[in-house]
Amino acid sequence: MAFDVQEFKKEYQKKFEELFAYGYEAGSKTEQYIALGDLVRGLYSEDWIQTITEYNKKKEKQVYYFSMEFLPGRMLKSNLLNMGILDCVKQGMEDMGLDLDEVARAEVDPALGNGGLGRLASCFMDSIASTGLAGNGNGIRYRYGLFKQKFINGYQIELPENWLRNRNVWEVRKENKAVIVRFGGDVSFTQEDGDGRLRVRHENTRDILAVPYDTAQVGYNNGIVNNLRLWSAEIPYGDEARFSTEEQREEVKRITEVLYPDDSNYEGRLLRVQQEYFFSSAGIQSIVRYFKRLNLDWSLFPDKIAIHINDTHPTLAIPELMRILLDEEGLTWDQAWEITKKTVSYTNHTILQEAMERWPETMISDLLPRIYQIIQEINRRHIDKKTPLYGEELSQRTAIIANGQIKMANLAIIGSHSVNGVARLHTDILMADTLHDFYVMYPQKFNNKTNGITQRRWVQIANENLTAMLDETIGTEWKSDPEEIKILKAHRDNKMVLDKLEQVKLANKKRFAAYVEQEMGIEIDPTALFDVQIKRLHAYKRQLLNVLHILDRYLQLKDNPNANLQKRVFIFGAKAAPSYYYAKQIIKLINSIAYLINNDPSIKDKIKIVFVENYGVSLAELIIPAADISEQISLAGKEASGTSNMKLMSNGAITMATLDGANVEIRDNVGDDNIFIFGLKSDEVQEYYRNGVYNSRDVYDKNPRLKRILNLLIDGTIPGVETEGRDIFDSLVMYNDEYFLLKDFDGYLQAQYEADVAFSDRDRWNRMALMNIASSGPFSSDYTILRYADEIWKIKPQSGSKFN
Ligand code: H53
Repeated sequence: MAFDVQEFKKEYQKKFEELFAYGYEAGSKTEQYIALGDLVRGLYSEDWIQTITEYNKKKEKQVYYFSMEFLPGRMLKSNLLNMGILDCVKQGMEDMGLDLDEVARAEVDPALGNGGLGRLASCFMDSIASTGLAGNGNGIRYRYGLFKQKFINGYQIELPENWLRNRNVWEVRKENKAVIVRFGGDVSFTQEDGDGRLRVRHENTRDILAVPYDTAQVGYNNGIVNNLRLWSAEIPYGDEARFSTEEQREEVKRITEVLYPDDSNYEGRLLRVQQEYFFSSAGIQSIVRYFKRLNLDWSLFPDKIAIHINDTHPTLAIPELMRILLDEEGLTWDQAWEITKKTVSYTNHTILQEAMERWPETMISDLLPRIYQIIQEINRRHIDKKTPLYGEELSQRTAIIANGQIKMANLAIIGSHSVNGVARLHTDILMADTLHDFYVMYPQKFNNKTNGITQRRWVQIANENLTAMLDETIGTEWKSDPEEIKILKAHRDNKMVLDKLEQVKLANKKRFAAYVEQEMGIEIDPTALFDVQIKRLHAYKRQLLNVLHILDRYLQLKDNPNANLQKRVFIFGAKAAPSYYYAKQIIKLINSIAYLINNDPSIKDKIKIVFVENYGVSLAELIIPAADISEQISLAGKEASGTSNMKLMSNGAITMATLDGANVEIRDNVGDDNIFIFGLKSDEVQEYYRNGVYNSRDVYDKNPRLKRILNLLIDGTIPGVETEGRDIFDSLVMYNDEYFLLKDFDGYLQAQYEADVAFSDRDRWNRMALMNIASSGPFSSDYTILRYADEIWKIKPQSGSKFN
């Protein structure tokens, strides 16, 4: 984008005065930010219109990524970067006495997702635009994002996250594109028009207006601006009389009021299924409306449209598309079914049974009577067709409806042409185990798409120091083609480069230390090893294993204050679902241990524990560049992929990992010398579950070192955790340690010991960091998305895109 500093300053001042009727110098940070955001939106609006016009003119095939969650992070700098004007604007702001970073921090980070799944969706939106693909996002404009986390007396407290309190400069309300979503009502069939065909009559419905808010997804230096459409629930115009009581009006608004704070966990709430149908139906309706404008035969629908469903949350898009094709467009069942299957594809993100969505049949039949009929019919036909081929038992196991429940994964698989897992190991487990019955029926549907991350946000924006160092050392090619970062490997023995890398890391650690000092009043030494575990709090992710290691170090230092241990800062960031009692107990435990150890003078700061409040995208951008060790220690087989592992690796942290999710592929890329691997393998875990005799009590009894640590939980050493300590102790020792922490403990300690040794050799450690950065290119979401486009969606980058 052609733009110079002088021109920018003029435009900015003008914009500010236009908006606020006084000079920018007098404005608050928020006002300064709003003026800049508004100006930036104006700058890409022409490309935005142009991109959409081009797609329509060329009748380009487009993908629609349906996701219940998007976690975009702050958008100002990311838009400036992708538009190619970041440096110019930074300079201009500086000239005007403003600091771009400070102004950028006034943007509220929209927390419209829980964790990995939502952030993946946003990396994908960036990559779709940046690789030049015609793609759109479809989701929900929650009025309140994921709760704001506070710690009070070490306990997690949840506060509402009113992210729209200031103006959202990026979104554009599109009232003229609103659609009606219908709930409830009575379904009957009539014979009309004398053509003998049955017509569906769906009456007495509760109608809700879905209003889209569009946000631009700016591609990286390519002039492409795609669209993310988020729907908001409102009372239909002219229908106010039907919603005369406050309660009725509240009920409408409630649908898009708040994001469910559960990650990888299912709760069968009526409101949740309303949300799912609401945005799925609205999205499908707007796609059908667009397709009809193309004036093509319905059979060409899958040649123009790909619909991707991110986990099972948008699965109702399948029966909804069927409903429209059958009831509104008059296609036959077979025609509609062919189109639907060819159009839809599905990503599975978990094998955890507790995360698998199943809805009570009665809930769906009451709420969505017509959709319910269609699901029944899909199920009936599926069973009829598969029973003669695979026998009664196997077919019944794949039924969509069973025991009064509707299984969304089964519907998603049967109603789509592609099912993918999110890392090689995860996909293998799906095929061999979790979804094996389906794999037998539809082997051709199954494929793997290992997750990825965008280095634009996670390196270029989050880590400007590293970016400058890379540009200087290997040139700038890696920015548009991330694989090119491998050139850095040539410098692995270059002492000057290694030292520079160390300086970059140190500067980032100082930046984080300053934040910790200011926000938490804890002083940390930037030369200590920063050991980072940042992710949702979940038993399978095993933050507790990390805790056991910390306690082991604590005891070593208590026994011998001069023990030869590397000085470490343990950094945690994690939210627990408000109803996840055990996870909240672990938060309290970590905070209590932090209090104990941080204030024990005999430890002489050899251990510090920092549990940041309200972990999210913005904090991740601060922590990740400062990390030395990346803790990826889930029980093997449980973490579908993980993506923080990739972000941390790209920033030169060394992974401490079990062979789980994408860790396996990270190990393959960096090699055994540049990663610390320990613990049970996934097949060993499976074996234990099937017929192994694991007895955690036995491990406790026989391992005195471990026993001593576990006893700390119940002997009063840790203040204020009588209940928590006891419950956690019992879960590990008395209730057989579901996630094998005790089994993996020794291996973990050994790996941590090796990390200490490696860290004390500065050249060795810096070389490991360099090799991690240099091996991170393949984990760019640009490549992931190109594989989705090529193998699943069958769309090509626009001509002119470097990926075309
Ligand atoms: O999705 C990430 C994975 C991660 C997995 C996560 C996830 C959610 O965040 C929510 C629901 C769900 O089923 C899975 O736990 O392993 O990296 C993106 O694929």
